[in-house]
Amino acid sequence: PQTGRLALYLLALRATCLPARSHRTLVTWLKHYLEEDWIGSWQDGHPLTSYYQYGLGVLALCVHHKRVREGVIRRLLTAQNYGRLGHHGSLVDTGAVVALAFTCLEQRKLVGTNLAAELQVAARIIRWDIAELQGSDGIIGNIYSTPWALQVFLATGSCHPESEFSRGMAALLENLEAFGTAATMAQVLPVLHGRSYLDIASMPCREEPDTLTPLDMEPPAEVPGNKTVQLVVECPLPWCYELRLYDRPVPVPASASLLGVLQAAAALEPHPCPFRTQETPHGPFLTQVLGLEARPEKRNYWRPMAAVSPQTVVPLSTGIADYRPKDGETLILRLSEW
Ligand code: B12
Repeated sequence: PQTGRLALYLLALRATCLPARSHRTLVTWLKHYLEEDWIGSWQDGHPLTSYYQYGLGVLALCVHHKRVREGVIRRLLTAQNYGRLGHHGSLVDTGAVVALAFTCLEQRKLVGTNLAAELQVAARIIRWDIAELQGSDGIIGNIYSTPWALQVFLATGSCHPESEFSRGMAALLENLEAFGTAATMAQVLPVLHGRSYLDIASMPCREEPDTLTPLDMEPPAEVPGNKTVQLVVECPLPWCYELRLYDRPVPVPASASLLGVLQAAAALEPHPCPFRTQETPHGPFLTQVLGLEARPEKRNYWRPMAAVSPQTVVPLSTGIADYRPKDGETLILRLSEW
């Protein structure tokens, strides 16, 4: 089920003040998706998509002032209790979405008093866990999860000066150029205006002058010359016959992104490295390398990583189209599980 996409669409409809009539069928669909998007019992099961999308679904219904079945809310509460919300550093993003959903249900009084009290406690715990992850540079998780964390601070009313909020905001303002895709901009913009997605629920829909003007985004400056990137493809999963499937230097123009490196490698004779991508709101998502397809239903994906030293590899925090490797850098595409 397309739980997350529909949830984001409904949030956007409310935020753009479109008349409520058009939302009704979609709200019914989203309620239906939240039932479909689950496998197993409410204690031991999990969403077919992800807790991030499941949380977005509950948040969108709440922002539309719709009640959510208690069983659906309990699934999220149980996941939070058992620490199942985070995988590979996505704890901040997912935790924040769920904390916003809990806070919305509680503040909008869409649940009974006892459940409201439970939700308030759970949201506070998530808020605390998130704050614990703040680095000395103010960043919470990474730069792209920081806006979600700040939305939680805003929604739960804990933004006093000199706090985690101000340090996080300072970090965002220093790194604004990192937010270049529609998806990342949509997550950071409300925070820059001191708002969270919860505020969509109480937004007055007045006639507003259309002050938005499209920006002419300049393409990154062409850097003269060339660079060479070492491209490594690895498959550590049990069903692969060999760990290292590809390991070759790829010459590219100096301004090339990882996508550019892959395009050059795909045409490299006599050892080409073919690949495929899928368009998403975050940019192109790598789906296939050397004919090996990452299967979401088996919870695997191609994970781009950079070798910062012979012993240390770190996953990239941007997509393949946004990452610009340095001359001599080693980049690893590893078929991984989440
Ligand atoms: C869940 C998730 C994943 C899952 C998605 C699979 C699944 N079935 O859920 C997995 C683990 C595969 C994943 C992978 C990656 N992710 Co991710 N992911 C998320 C998360 C937590 C939620 C996305 C979501 O469900 N959105 C809701 C749905 C409705 O929107 P959607 O746009 O349709 O989402 C789909 C695609 O966007 C795609 N997707 C997920 N992540 C990424 C990242 C990139 C760069 C692209 C192009 C697509 C993509 O999968 C989503 C589910 O189908 C977001 C958090 C966030 N703040 O947005 C991070 C996030 C989008 N991911 C991020 C990153 C960096 C990655 C990786 C590059 C990490 C890595 N080095 O391996 C890889 C992508 C590698 C590739 N093959 O191209 C960043 C993107 C930053 C940016 N500059 O745009 C985010 C914002 C996390 C963060 N705080 O850093 N991710």
